[in-house]
Amino acid sequence: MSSQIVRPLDSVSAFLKRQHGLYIDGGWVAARGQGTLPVFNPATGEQIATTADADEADVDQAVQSAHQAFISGVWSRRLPAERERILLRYADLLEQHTEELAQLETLEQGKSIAIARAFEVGSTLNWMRYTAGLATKVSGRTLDLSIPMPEGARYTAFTRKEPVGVVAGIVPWNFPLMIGMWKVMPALAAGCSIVIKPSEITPLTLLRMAELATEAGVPPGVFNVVTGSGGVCGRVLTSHPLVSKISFTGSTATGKGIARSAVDSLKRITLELGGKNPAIVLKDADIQQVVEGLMMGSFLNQGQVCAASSRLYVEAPIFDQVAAAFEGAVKGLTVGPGLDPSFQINPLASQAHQAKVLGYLEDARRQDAELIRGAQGPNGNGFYVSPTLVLNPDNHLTLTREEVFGPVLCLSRVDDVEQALALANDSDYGLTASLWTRDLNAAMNLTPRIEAGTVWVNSHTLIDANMPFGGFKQSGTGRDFGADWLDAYTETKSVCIRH
Ligand code: TXE
Repeated sequence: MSSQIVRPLDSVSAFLKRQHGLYIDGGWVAARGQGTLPVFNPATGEQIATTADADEADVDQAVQSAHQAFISGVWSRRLPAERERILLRYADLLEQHTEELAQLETLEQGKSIAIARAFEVGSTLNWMRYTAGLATKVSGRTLDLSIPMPEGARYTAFTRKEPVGVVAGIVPWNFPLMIGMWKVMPALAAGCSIVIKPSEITPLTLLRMAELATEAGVPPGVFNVVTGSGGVCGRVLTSHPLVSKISFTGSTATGKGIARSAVDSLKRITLELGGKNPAIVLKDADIQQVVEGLMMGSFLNQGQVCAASSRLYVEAPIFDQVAAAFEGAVKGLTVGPGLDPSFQINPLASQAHQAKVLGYLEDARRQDAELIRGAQGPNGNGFYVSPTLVLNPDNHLTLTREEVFGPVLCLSRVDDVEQALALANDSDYGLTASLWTRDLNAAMNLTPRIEAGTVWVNSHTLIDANMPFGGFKQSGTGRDFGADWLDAYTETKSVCIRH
């Protein structure tokens, strides 16, 4: 082990040892369900905590609490400026606990402590403050009407944005704290109540964030956390009749199942599903910029990023040079535990996911794909996968079509930009893409032809609270972030006045 390894704070060790319950009605509640779920440290494979496995009655209790809080008006009818102030205080509390939350995230998820501090906490603070500010920017329109009867009557209407009700938030395991707050904050800013279910693999940071919400002044029942399996806890939550809106981030298959069940009661849904994100590199691109940008875009968080670049299409004249530069960069990556910030690649989030990613690579190897592997992880039981390049894979390999969600990057030579575009768009997914060129005309002309919710030019994976994010095609429905974010958490009511 490296000498730079960070020693967990006493508060982190104490939190791990707790008997974790569910967070309902502003406090801890023991689950009625007898089951428990283990939480593992991906760097060692050791169990580090135990959480409750909520059953149907537990989930119902949480939703009832959120519903009562909503209809009481304790939050939904509070002055917007008061909601904003409390949510800003909530962000300040996270900032004060930066190291504690970052360490918990690294311990349960595996990621680098440097990434946990900078992104999982640091970027989340930006999002929280941006979203808190939206609470005081909710507005409708005034409308001139032309209703001609009865004679002489005049009508004026206006629209109000009203909180949609109880929100169910389903969170994955790649950025548990950040993605969790992407659901909690817009819901609370809009005046909704929320019941959130973290992934069973990474439940700890959201449990801690529930306590901080109460400390910040969020009233009991407005923010509840239930831990448990997707099949019971998640399913019961997303199909509960008192839930009005679902915000889900996860796999396409699970998202589709949730959307199907939501139809029965016409719940509002936002789905952020996976991606198989292409990068098109034109022959005039700045090769150093391409390699720096796409190494980060592909290997950040071990590639467990829905927006990660995973398929590169490089014009033939510069392909060999680009491939050599990526090979050098991948072989130079160091691999080790996330608590040592000097390592660039850390373990994957779970043993099951490690096995899945290794399966994709084994399948590609069996089909004679050319694999270039970087360093191996330390010996032991950690969930490591070596960073890997796949050169010129067949476009029908499972690895080139499905979301691998690991430290794996496919590099393909293309004859021209038309071939690159055809291959880039030949996917069920449409979350993000990037274009690398110094030619402004090419960038402006090609961008509209790429089927993706976000297209970067000369960068990849960079997101911002003020820039809408979401998918085309099977990458999802709805958009997160941006000035209109709360629209997804409000209903529009038209009020028509005769005068
Ligand atoms: O996802 P699931 P998994 C992709 C990535 C990964 C694959 C599978 O490719 O390899 O999905 O990951 C909850 N009703 N992404 O199996 O099952 C579950 O408990 C309600 C992309 O972990 O979608 C967890 O909290 N909820 C992605 C959450 O859904 C259910 C991030 C995600 O789990 C449920 C993560 C059900 N029936 C994985 N079943 C992204 N878009 O960023 C499960 N869940």
